[in-house]
Amino acid sequence: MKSNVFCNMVGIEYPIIQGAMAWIADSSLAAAVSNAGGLGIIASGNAPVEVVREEIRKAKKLTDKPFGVNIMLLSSNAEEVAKLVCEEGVKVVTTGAGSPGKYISMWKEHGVKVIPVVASVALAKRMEKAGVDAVVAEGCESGGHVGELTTMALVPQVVDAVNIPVIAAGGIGDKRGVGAAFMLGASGVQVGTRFLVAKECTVHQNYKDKVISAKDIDTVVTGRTTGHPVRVLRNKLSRKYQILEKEEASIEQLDELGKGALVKAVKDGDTDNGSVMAGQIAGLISKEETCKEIIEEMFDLKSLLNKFDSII
Ligand code: TUI
Repeated sequence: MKSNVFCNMVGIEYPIIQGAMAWIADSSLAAAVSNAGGLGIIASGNAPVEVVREEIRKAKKLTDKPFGVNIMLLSSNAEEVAKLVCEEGVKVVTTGAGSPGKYISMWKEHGVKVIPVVASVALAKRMEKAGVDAVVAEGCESGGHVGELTTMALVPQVVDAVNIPVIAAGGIGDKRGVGAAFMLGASGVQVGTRFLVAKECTVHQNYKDKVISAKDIDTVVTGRTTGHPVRVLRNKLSRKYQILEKEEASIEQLDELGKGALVKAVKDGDTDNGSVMAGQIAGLISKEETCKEIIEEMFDLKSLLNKFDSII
């Protein structure tokens, strides 16, 4: 008999959150994930607030299931989007790349479930004290902005430190990753890279093809010198960036190179000169599937039970 604390909290069937990939996770992907029984997320990234509002309204037309909005806290309009989710009656908010402390009371007053992404035990504890409903503990295997710790090390330490549900993220790409996350004490998983290649994901086909053809060692973290480390698939841009970092280029110079680079890859399909954010699990991902097929494979967990036969 299934009874998962996180599913019950947000009203979904499978304890899986779709990662908030900036410029990629739109109403099409979010609604497809929610319709398949997971929690779809619209990533607001750096998008203008009216664009985010439009995506929320489109998602409401595409699904009657709960979905969420992610706020990227480095964005200059984070505060406006924080208010927007209240106005639009969004059920769940996730946050990334910082501490959402100053918005939490407003969200709670509006009945929004608040689930910040954390990369350390310290922030997880601070967030619990501030009254959030759950945390996503994201290891540095994930794509995009990353912390220091791996999922394997971070998740059990966060689980032991807080009394709210912990969702594991980073390096989870199939049912084996889901099983492992639950063994670490997680109550659910967040998955980004595998949903990148979902049929309902509107990212440029070149981006999907680059993820599908990636090998295990094809990601690299750039931007450690700027304080914004970002995991991407290795390409011409990442190599240029690494050379500049080695030459101790200024933050302004590095920021200039990164400006608009994600849009170049996501919308124009320029996977040589654009920023192709993806997690280390890209090497495992081999085909496009629907969100329903992805989620059903990831939660076909009974077949994993015999893994214990030789040790129990
Ligand atoms: O946020 C993400 N992943 C992202 S955001 C993003 S957009 C971007 N584009 C270019 C440069 C930088 C960002 C792409 N991918 N994941 C959630 C996440 N949050 N990972 C790590 C963190 C994090 C790190 C430090 C959260 C909080 C934190 O410290 C805050 C504090 O106060 O301790």
